[in-house]
Amino acid sequence: MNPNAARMQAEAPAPLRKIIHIDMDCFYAAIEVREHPELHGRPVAVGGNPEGRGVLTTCNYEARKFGCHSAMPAFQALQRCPDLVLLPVRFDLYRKVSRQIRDIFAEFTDQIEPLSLDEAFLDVSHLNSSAASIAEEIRFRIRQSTQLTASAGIANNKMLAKIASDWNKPDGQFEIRRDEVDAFMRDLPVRKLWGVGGKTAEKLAAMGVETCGQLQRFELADLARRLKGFGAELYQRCRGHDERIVNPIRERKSVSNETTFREDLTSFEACLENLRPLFDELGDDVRSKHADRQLHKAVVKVKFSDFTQTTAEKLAGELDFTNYEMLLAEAWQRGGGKSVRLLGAGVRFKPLASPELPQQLEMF
Ligand code: TTP
Ligand code: MG
Repeated sequence: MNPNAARMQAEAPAPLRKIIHIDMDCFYAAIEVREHPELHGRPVAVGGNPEGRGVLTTCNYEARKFGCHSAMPAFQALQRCPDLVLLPVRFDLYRKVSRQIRDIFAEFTDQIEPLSLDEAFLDVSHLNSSAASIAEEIRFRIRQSTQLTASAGIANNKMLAKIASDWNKPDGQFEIRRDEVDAFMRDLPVRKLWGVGGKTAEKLAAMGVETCGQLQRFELADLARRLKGFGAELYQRCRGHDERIVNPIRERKSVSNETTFREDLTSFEACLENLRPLFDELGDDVRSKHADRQLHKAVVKVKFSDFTQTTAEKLAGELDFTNYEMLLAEAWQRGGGKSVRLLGAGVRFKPLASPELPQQLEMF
């Protein structure tokens, strides 16, 4: 270990932050059990079907005892747990509950960074109460208003808070205090570090490294040489350092895709043919990155050969190509036969339910 590097690390004071990571317990499955009380205590999975097709999106803790888990083929899950109840995914319902939970977060802080429908980072540094008691209170509020359980991790930074929320799952919380970080990191498997997946873990294993403590023995320059750009990051992370701030995501109002054609399109049919891939790509984007948003409008944009442009839009709660076809026809008409140099397909989202001014704890 390079003694100068070690001293520099020790001298750079980490900012005093209070970060909470909240993660709902077997989220989709827990919602389904709530909706079907007769299933309480039984192994339940969401996704896949009773004939064994498809994969599990998630399953409850009763099913996990049999070795079932997310992304497992349903037929395999049924082999392990023949009594497993398989239910279809109901995304709209999960989205609604997710919004309820975000509204609860907003009662405590406006520094909220959602990571998916069921987890978020909260920065509560500005509040007087201890982060652990705020986490308790948030989990209590969630249980009270949704009848669902959440787990929480509390730490000085995002990476540690996320690791900690897994520690006492389900329905638990765990805090890594600043003076406990060194001891905590020593035995932590490197696989638990943010950004360390199978490949990096394999490389590290080949270096004889399984735990963060073992990784800490490598000098910065050595890690940078062996692991390229990621080496310097890992040098920090295996010591429990993470400077990333909680980044409240500004509400996106719309998404769209567009293409400019090498040669202008001269017929409506040609436009329609070229609109399809734009629509498909839009669908992929919306489903993968904006699953928590409700659709409000479908939009088609057309730029003509003379560089004038027009957009046509209509109310649409779902992605349906028929709407885009109609909008294209409308926009094409407006061009009066002009050829088309650019086409775009987009959606506008409904605004997220915005809680009135967040009631911050320190006001009380
Ligand atoms: P997770 O928080 O990873 O899982 P979970 O909430 O079901 O269980 P845990 O108690 O371990 O937190 O994911 C949240 C939701 O995201 C989950 O209910 C279903 C969905 N999901 C997928 O669609 N695909 C996946 O591979 C995983 C892991 C989750
Ligand atoms: Mg979860």
